[in-house]
Amino acid sequence: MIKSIESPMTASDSETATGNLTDGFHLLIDALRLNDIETIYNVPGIPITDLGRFAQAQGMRVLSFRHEQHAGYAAAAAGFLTKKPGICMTVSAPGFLNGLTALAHATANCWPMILISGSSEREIVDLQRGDYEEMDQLAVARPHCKAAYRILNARDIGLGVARAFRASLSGRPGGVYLDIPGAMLGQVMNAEDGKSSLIKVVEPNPSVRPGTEAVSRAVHALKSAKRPLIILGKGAAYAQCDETLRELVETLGFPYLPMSMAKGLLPDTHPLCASAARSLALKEADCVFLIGARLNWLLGHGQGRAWGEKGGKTFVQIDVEPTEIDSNQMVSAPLIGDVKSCAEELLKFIGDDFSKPDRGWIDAIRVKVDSNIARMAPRLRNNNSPMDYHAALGVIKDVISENPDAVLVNEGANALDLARSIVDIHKPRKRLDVGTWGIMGIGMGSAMAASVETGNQVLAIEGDSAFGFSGMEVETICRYGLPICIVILNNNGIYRGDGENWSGGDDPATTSFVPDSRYEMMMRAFGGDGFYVTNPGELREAVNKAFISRRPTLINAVIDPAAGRESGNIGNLNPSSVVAPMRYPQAGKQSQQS
Ligand code: ADP
Ligand code: TZD
Ligand code: MG
Repeated sequence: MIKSIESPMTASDSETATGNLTDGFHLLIDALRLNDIETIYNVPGIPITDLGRFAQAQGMRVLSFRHEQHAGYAAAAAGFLTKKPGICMTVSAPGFLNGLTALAHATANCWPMILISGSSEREIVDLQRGDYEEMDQLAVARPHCKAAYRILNARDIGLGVARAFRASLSGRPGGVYLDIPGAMLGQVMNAEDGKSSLIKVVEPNPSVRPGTEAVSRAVHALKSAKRPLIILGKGAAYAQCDETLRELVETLGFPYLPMSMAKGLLPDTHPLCASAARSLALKEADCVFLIGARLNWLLGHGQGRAWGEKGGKTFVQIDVEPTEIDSNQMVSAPLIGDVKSCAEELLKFIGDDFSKPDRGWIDAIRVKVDSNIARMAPRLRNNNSPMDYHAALGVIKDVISENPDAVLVNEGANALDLARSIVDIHKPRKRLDVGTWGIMGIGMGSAMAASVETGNQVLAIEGDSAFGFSGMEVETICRYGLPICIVILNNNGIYRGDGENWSGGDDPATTSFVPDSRYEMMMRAFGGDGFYVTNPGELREAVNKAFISRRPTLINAVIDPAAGRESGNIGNLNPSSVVAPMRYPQAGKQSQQS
């Protein structure tokens, strides 16, 4: 029975035919569309199957995935790319839980996303009477996102969606959970009343401008610096104020380090880019200016050997979230605000008389950058057999420099760390990766969102393990015919493919996969193109074909199983490094890279 809120009506009432009625399904769709949402990342099922159908019928793009986690990762990436909340829609309990990882990931990365999940009726759930897919989803979601709301009445859909939008977009962006009990979707109400209950959210992401005193303090700190360094984070990329940011960096004339998803905000080939002299820049800088970047584990919490043991650095930080300041190191000049407003205020204050930093510092970094790039060049052109990461990524570097609008998606351990340092990015928001948590599994969802939201060619560089987390979504990619080229750097395993079972038993090593797996056949199984390549020339040819055809393509690039390092660049985070080599003589091997 359809429950009504105003008067009991059913969908068969004659008014439906004359269009005087609406229901929860249509109000939710109307509320999303009113707020400029055009795409939903979805897995259908009770009670939201028809929500997807109706949304598609109403002209929205509804992409149905094979697993909610990947629909969720797609929504998270869409939020980062578009500055609008990415929408993921799931069924109750298990579907909701599958999507929850992605919601937590969006929140951890400060990206706007709304997870909308169907749920069971309160009167059954709250008495734990055992409903189909019963779960108190609101309570489960709350600790993993910025805000969580439930809409119990169709007439409150406008409010619920507005609150979800504001919570996800304002201040520090993040994930929001919206609980929609199935019966609410079926509630019927007068169409006019329904329409007037909807809310168009005005300025969901208001700018936050720092005060004059804070700006003046920051300018003073920046002017006093002898060896300044800018660190650009993905908050700066998210802010979409690329020209202002470029003007700020160039006016200051400071060298800068981009965090992985801030690569391309200014091109990695810019003369002030210090990426290839990262160690020197971090160690020697006396003033570090963080722009939309946190001093979290990815920056060693701003301490330790990488930062030069001496300490005594001055930190200046732009962040929209006030409590981020002093989270790891004392920040002597905080600028609380959005990157665009802060950059604009700084530019006003700095004026034309700003003297660029000491030439010696800039030159020292430049010399180091040039020598490191020159040292790396032959490795990227090597023709070793079997192929190593450097040779494969040398090809990918060329492809991206010739196709700077392509979006690079990247996950794995060695496949991630080496691609991040080798492959230059030339334009803003053209790199999506594992983010703040270092999650495996973001690959196919991110690639699909990048393709759908930008229309550009996507190149996903995947470790063979990383790919496995979302591999079934190649069917989804084929179904929607997306121009996504996946390159699996296939070294037969996690970190390396030559691991041994230390018991001497028959089971494979915990980090090994079936050797010489033919991943390219997975793509062919669904009508896409698959290639198996063993050297840089073949890899180049296969990527070229994919970029020309814009067809779904999977390239299985065979990599030396002994080429990788345990945990890529973060082996130091493994807790067992002291005892393991004493008890197991084999342990040393994994950490070496050939
Ligand atoms: P990275 O991993 O690239 O270093 P983080 O995710 O650690 O970046 O940091 C991003 C920071 O940017 C967060 O602290 C977040 O609050 C901040 N942020 C996000 N959007 C904006 C914005 N528009 N303006 C200012 N700060 C922002
Ligand atoms: N599970 C999840 C969700 N995230 C993780 N980061 C891990 C497990 C642990 N993990 C890493 O940190 S990297 C990685 C795992 C399983 C895979 C590395 O293997 P790969 O890459 O084949 O993707 P390389 O090139 O072989 O190093
Ligand atoms: Mg691997």
